[in-house]
Amino acid sequence: MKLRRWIAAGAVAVATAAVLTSPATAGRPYDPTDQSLRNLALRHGLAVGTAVDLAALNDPADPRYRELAASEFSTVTAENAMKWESLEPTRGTYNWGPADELVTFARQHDQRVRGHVLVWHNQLPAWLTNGVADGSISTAELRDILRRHITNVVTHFKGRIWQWDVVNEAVSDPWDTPSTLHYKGFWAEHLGPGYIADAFRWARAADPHALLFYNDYNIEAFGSRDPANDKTQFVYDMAKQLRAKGVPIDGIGSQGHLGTQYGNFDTFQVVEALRKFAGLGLATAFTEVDVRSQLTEGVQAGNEAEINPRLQAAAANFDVLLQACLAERHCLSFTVWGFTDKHSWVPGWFTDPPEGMATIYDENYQPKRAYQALKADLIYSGPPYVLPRIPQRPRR
Ligand code: 9MR
Repeated sequence: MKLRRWIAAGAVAVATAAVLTSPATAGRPYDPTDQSLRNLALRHGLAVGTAVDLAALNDPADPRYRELAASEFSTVTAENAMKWESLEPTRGTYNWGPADELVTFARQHDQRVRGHVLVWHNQLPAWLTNGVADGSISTAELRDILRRHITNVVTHFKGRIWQWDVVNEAVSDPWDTPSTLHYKGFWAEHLGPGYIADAFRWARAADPHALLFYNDYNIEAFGSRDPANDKTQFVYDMAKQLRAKGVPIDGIGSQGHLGTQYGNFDTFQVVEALRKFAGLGLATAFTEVDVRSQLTEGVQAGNEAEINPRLQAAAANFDVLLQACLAERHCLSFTVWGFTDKHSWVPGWFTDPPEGMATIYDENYQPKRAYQALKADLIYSGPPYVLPRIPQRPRR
């Protein structure tokens, strides 16, 4: 009886979701026979996404990658192809090819695109960083170069990007020096923190319809609430100030790079953070979710007693972030940073100690427990606690 009521409520949610959220999600109707993540998420008006590695997408020897990228996800993010060093490796010469290919792939599969990333201190072209280092690019010219980059890139993809990560990872971490949180990195050092507001204004001028996001890691939940050491609080205060100044920021992207060796959060803590951002009139999104684990000698030797707890802890963490996103109606999308351990940034990045097992499919494209946890969340959530998304309108 209870179950039947739940299913009936779910059916109402399906109908409501279809009416309320069609502009916010990719254009396919809900299909009750399709158990893919993207289809199940339609009930909630939620987009489920993945970062896409263009080399893997185009590898004829690896067709499963392409199949799953198309069938399981309703939004895609270029893992690297829209970064500045990829788009403009030589000054004045843009290489749009791979990024355009992804946008075409998305269109072919009724997917939306998260644009990543306009302003970041990493993966900048050498001509830019060298020019600043040797003094041949002045501060005034640098600001102009940034304005032109944002304008060119946003204009090129105009009308084809749902959400742009306009500014990425502008805030320091407690382990940086000084440990008091501050605006860090190339852009803050050379232009001062005012570049953040400028970047949003320039992006808006170039595409009035894309949603403009600030994107960062370690902002899944509040900590001490002291902006000197609580990054979530620091980013909250920043967003509040930007809003107060009328800067056209539409959303906060919480990356969601977690590890099973850490304490992490419960659903309520994550919901609270999403609600606080929503209280500023902002949409939210999980933009780069993965949950890595340390690959001990036991794990590498195939010891189940060491592997199983990691698979379960990873699943629990994916589950917490998706539950929180489902519970907060302004959370528009849930994107994983790669979907298979065959193609994940983690093993190449964390080598001492080695880490991996961070995604929802194993290296042979077998769905892991984390995949099943996401699927269960999408199937069994519904009213009264989980209602369809509230679409965000781009701020003028
Ligand atoms: O996954 C990306 C990896 O292939 C690149 O080598 C790396 C270079 O900095 O960037 C990775 O993606 C990052 C994303 O753009 C921003 N948030 C952190 C991601 C993981 O490092």
